[in-house]
Amino acid sequence: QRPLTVAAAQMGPVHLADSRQAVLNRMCGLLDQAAEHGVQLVVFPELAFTTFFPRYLLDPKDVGRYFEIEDPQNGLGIAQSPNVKPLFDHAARLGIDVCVGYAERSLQTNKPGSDSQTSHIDYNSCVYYSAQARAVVGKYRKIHLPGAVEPYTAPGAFQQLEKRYFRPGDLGFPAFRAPGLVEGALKKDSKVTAPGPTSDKGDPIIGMLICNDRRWAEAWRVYGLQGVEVVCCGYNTTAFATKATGEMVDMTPEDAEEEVLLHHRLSCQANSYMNACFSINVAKTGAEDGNPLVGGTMIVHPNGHIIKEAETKEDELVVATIDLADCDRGKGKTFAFHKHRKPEHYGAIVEQ
Ligand code: CDT
Repeated sequence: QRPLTVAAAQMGPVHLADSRQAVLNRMCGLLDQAAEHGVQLVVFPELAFTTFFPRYLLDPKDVGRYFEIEDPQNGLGIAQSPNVKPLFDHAARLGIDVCVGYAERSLQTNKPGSDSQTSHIDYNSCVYYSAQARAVVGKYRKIHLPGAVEPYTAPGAFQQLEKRYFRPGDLGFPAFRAPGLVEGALKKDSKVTAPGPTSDKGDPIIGMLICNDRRWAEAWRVYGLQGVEVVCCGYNTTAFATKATGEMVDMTPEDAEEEVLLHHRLSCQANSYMNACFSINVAKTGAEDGNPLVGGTMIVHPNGHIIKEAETKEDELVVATIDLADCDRGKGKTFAFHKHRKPEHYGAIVEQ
């Protein structure tokens, strides 16, 4: 057995007018609750610290305030950013690992002779902070950015401007090991070196996805091939379906929300099953300044069942003790990739 107590820290709305301090207080409060339940890993949503700002066409001079600045050249990452550092410090004090999504502004040092010395690239990112290592041990930049660069012009259209504000991630889907999480586990390098047919009982192998990524089988499979045991996925998903023009589909709001939730559950349950991994799927939900987001925060078992799902659309901690050994059956049998996959027939997936 390899038990691990995890929590999905669902967050209710973050409104435009909410102060950062208020948001941090809420998040630290969820960590306090987690500590009371003996939780070892807490997963927060996508863009957890701010409202889901890609729904707005922003004045370029107002965009920066939604981003955390990282300066890799000077070794400054998210955990040092003064606007969010209190969350990581609190996690370290409580001894809880944290996975959290944020808007990343990565400073770039330009070549001599360029117009300016520095520029930046913006990503929709998340990190995995290890309380034991007191450091970020995993990072992911969202690859599947939904929406458009230019705003939809149809009257009443809803905007989804992630392609405007972010570059697609450039890190691939890097699985990693979370040090010291499972008692009695063999200590391994924090890097995952080779895909294994079954877990080798080392520290848990973790992968991270962000929102729209969870709808793409390829993303999960790349993690599956690295032997992933837990996928952490935060999201902000509108509670109504829209057409390609941004207009609302012709359905009652209740039916539309039910359908959005159906697709969310199908994606997470099917891909957890097909890659023999747990998944922790975490919403920012409720109505952000009147813009409804679905809930559906849930922890999914490698057999595809929902272990536990949120009951509200507010800040809510969904806790479960999982056994990583439950991944072994799928990884050793139906989804023993090394035995049964036929990659020679899958070329079209990467060629097109
Ligand atoms: N944040 C995010 O990626 N949201 C998208 C909405 C895209 S419209 C279907 C999602 O896939 O949930």
